Amino acid sequence: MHNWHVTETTFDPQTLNHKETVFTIGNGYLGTRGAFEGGYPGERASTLVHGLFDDVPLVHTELVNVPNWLDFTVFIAGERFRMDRGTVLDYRRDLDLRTGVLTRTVRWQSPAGHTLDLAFERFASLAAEHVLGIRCRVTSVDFSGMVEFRAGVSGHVDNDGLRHWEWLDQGAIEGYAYLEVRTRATHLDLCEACHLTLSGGTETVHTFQDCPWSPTLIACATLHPGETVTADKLVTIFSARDTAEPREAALHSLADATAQGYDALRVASDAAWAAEWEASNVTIEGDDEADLALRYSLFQLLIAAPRHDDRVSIAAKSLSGLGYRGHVFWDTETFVLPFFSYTRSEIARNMLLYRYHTLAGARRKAQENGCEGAMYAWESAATGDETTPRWGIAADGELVRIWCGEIELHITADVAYAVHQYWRVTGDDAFMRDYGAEIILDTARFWASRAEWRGERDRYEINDVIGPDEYHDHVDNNVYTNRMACWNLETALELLAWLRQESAEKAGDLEEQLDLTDERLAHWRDVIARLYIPHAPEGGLLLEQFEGFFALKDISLADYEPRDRSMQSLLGIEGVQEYQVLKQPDVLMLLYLLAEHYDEETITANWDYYTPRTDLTYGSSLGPAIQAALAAQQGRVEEAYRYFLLAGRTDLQDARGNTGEGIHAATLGGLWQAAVFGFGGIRLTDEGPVANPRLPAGWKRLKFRLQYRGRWYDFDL
Ligand code: IFM
Repeated sequence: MHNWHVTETTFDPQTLNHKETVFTIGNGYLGTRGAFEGGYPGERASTLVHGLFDDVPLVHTELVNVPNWLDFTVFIAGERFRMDRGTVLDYRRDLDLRTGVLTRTVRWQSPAGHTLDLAFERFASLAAEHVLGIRCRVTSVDFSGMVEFRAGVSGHVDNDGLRHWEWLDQGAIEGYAYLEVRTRATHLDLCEACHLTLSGGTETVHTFQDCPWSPTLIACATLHPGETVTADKLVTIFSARDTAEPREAALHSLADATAQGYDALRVASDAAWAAEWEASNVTIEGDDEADLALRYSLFQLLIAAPRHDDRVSIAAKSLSGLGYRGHVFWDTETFVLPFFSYTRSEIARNMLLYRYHTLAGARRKAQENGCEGAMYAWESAATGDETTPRWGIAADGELVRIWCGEIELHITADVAYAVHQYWRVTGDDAFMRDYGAEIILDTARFWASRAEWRGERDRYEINDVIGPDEYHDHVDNNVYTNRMACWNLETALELLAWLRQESAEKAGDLEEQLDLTDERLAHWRDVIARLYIPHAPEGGLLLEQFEGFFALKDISLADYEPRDRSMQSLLGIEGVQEYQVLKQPDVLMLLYLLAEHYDEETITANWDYYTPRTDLTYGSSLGPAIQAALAAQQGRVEEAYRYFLLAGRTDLQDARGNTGEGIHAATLGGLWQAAVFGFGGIRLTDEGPVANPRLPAGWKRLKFRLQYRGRWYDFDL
């Protein structure tokens, strides 16, 4: 099928970690990187399960790499099959986006000179999210002798050298091997169990080896030229987040999966995928690269999407790598969420409920910072408490102070914005009444308490912040932050009026709980009216990114070309702050989100000013897709297309050299927005979504579906 496959036909060990990320599979419960069955030197194999965090006390909290279910080795007459030994005569790896199945076929000559074809296939069931499967077919070309399969679950795993598990138990029961472990600090139990069956070949023998931390099932068969033996490994995984008895659940579910068999499990999973694509697919005809890049992005979002859990959300690197330790940023609400709100609203709802359930952490953060209300963590994990590290290590080995956890405030308004956008699109009044309103009102309380009155200037200010452009820190009155704070306050007032109509009881409860007195609401109105929004000193249409931005040294990025690194790395962390150079859109991001509040002239003027000053190639990966959306909306289609491709190549081509740490989730969601809101020109009206397409020259068709207030709208542009 056209553009439904991501394929490689040669193996290059240099791209091992990059490709592990690219070939990640998953099912919204877990994600497994595309490491090889049987391992490879230098691999970063990992399986991450939503919500399974462990702490390194006083240092950090992170998603834990769970025992490796890819532990599966094949021995040919006693020689281990491995890609770095013997000779690989033919190789192909293929990720089928339609079904989420990853296959690898290898013609291999062993060091002893035996030639065989090996075909591996793996999937994480979308129909039964605790079930995983590997099928391996070995066909002899010229070999006669014993083929041995060893299939286990291996607890020899770590997070970049850090071990999170303590051993609890392992063994074999009725042909199922299992391993039970517990996280060291958060004390979460987890059990993985596996089963191995063989078909084909002759003289099959099964045994169990109780290797420490790695219970292993072994099956052997004799093979002759032309014959094929097939090994099916089924795995189940449960943690204390799912059930009080992970071992029982894993063994029970494995017995059920084994009774169904590999083929039936695949059929069910494939059917679940078909339904998923029915709602979510986007087709671009006439441009294979763009079509595949977008579909691949949607695939990666769909495998990270929590379908049955409203206490987790999609992290900046999804479940595809250890980068950012599985923490959730504004990337989720601002970049990723719209795709789900418009196509799979139940998933969007779960992700927003994660923010509802972590309100307690956001309230603690507000208090710790001397504020009221809810102040969301810049990096959020299990509880919603701030988890941003205070220090990081730069590329040159220098220690760098990271201020985002303390002063990158805008995420609080971004969460509120996403709640409101979801409500607008879905019309889910019950969600807004029961959960969303509390988020919007309590974040408004935060802003009103954080804004300081400057009597001498007759205005409120929000000082000492970082805006979306993280090249500048400790700035005053960042226009994105201030304007979004205003939006948050305005929306809270409107919402309270709505809630009083919708449910006087709920409104009364929240008024009492959040102390929404007349006096407080009057203060909100005052902040809205007098919060400082910087403009160019001489007035006019230009917004000033923060107070004093226009006084910084100007820069021509063209003077630094060609370059292969960011402007921050060229000018230094302190040096870059002296210039009018942006890591990612900031004012433009605001104009994108609040487009309905600004006229075309303002958008054009600010576009013309800020675009040449934005480090779109090596700054933040969040930049290009939204820049593409904005460009397309303005009819700058060629330019939009260039940004779109730049974003589309981020992970598939490892354009920034860091895909090995995990996928760039924000870019994936941004690409969908660029296609739908940018090239499709979709905007919401009271009658539903309306298109105003501006397609790049080569595109013959752009096709997608959106759901608005329970009704599907098909767009074929
Ligand atoms: O949230 C982003 C931020 O905007 C830029 N630095 C990386 C973060 C995580 O993707």
